Amino acid sequence: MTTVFYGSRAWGLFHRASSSSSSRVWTHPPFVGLSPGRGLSRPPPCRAAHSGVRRLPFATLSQQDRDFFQTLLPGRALTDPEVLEASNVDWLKSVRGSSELLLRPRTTEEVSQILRYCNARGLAVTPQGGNTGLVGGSVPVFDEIILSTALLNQVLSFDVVSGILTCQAGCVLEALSSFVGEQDFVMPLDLGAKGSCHIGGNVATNAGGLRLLRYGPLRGTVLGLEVVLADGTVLDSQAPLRKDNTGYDLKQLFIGSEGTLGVVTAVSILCPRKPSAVNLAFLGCATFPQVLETFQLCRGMLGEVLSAFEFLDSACMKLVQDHLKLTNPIKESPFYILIETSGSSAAHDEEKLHRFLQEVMTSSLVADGTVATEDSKIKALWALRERITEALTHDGCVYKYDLSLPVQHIYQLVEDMQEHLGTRAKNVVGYGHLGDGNLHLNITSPSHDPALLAAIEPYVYEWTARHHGSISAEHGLGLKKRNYVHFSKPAPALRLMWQIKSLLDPRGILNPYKTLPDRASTD
Ligand code: FAD
Ligand code: 2HG
Ligand code: ZN
Repeated sequence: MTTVFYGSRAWGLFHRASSSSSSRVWTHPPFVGLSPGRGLSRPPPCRAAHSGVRRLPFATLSQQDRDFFQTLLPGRALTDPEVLEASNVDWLKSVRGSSELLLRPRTTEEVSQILRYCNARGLAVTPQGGNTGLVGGSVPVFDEIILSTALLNQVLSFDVVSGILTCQAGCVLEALSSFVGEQDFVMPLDLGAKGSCHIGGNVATNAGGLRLLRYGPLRGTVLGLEVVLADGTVLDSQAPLRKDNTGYDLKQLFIGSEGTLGVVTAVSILCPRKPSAVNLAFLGCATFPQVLETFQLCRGMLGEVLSAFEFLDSACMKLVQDHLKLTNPIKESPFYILIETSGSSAAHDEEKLHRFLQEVMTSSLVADGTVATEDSKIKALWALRERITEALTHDGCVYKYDLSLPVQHIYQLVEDMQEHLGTRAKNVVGYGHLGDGNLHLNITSPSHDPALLAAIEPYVYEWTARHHGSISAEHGLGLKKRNYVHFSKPAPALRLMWQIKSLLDPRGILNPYKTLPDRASTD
């Protein structure tokens, strides 16, 4: 059955569509050109966002080190510069390192031996999952050794009674979704990068995504972690239990720590049952206050079946149309909303959705819309939202801001930025997880433009702090945002973070230059 597209007054017809320490001073080299990225050709990359960072006095890789790793990981200690290229550069192609060694362990024991050796030698390490991070955290800044989780990709157990999945950290999110899907469960998180990101990377970034509104953050659904500390100690808190009040919940320290406190090697996560009925409504609204009113109404009328509430503005729609050739299924509108319902009774959910849609149409909150229940149609509608990030990469150099704000202020920031930047920016667009109060503000420019960047930052962070928001809702701080964290966290909290870092990683070998602000700024 094909998706039924509704005209502005047609909701009444609701159908089911269906060596030695180095004392050299290194500063990061400027970014050099890369070949075009995935699929469609992409514009030239932005200059490194972090030139000026100084290399800390870690050891440099010796022949003895190389020999050690070749013996430990035969055929899995890679030094070929061409192979390393993809791991030295981030997904956005905005930052790059110059690592000469990529390690691909298969077991926790191998990770432990790698870190024990690196810690003793003073060699810095960058843990890397799917390398889809958006804040420059997943690639080395200088010559840090890259520790990839790509071969830590085994499911360890799945309990069909409790829904608890235990797997190695390098399992790709989409593969896990398929695995648990076959047993009538779903992963509690979903994101546009699911085809590449690893569950360990998701945990390390405390990723949010499209299902957070329904299933909550990873801090609730991750039940246990196995983590290797900087000195090689294996910390096993894999207890697949929903309730465990035995002292400090240490796993929480590692969730969202972006590879700076330990390497996650295995994850236990609670998977919900797969909902038997899913509906997706794609609606157009004339104003942002109408989007907010629709959200309020929808929470009231859809209640427990509401599973996602996402929005995008018309500039995002234009980007996916122009760059990815996707089709807008409804009448052009300044704003678009995706509302997903999921539950266990199709008839019940459809009736609720039907009543809600009638209400938003008769009250003129919504100008046009379409509903899909068939899998392929649902995927096509989700693509309009999920592929905005990809479309943006074809629009030029992208400056990304991932902010939490009280919902009433969410789009004010986009409008304020549009006015503030005027013609200096190519596009200023807003979209995101409205149901979670999470705005993705993206600003593009034909090429890297330091004057534009200076007009955006710290303005955008000051604005966010003034409106009691957070400067990183879900992507983390990585390299790019770490020195703005004081806009969201007070000085005593930052000092405590550094103390925790020093306790767990006294030599500072784990993902240096990331997440924590420059130490001097917190002393
Ligand atoms: P990487 O990018 O490899 O690493 C991210 C960070 O985690 C780095 O600091 C790295 O050192 C650390 N790390 C990775 N693995 C480990 C490990 N095993 N142990 C310790 N540290 C580790 N994010 C969201 O929150 N919500 C979204 O909706 C979302 N959508 C996205 C859509 C697209 C198209 C893209 C490109 C990205 C999106 N992201 C989103 C950002 C990104 O996908 C997430 O941050 C994701 O969780 C990163 O996983 P990864 O395996 O790629 O980690
Ligand atoms: C999303 O929700 C991701 O699509 C990426 O978090 C957001 O690219 C972005 O700014
Ligand atoms: Zn997001």
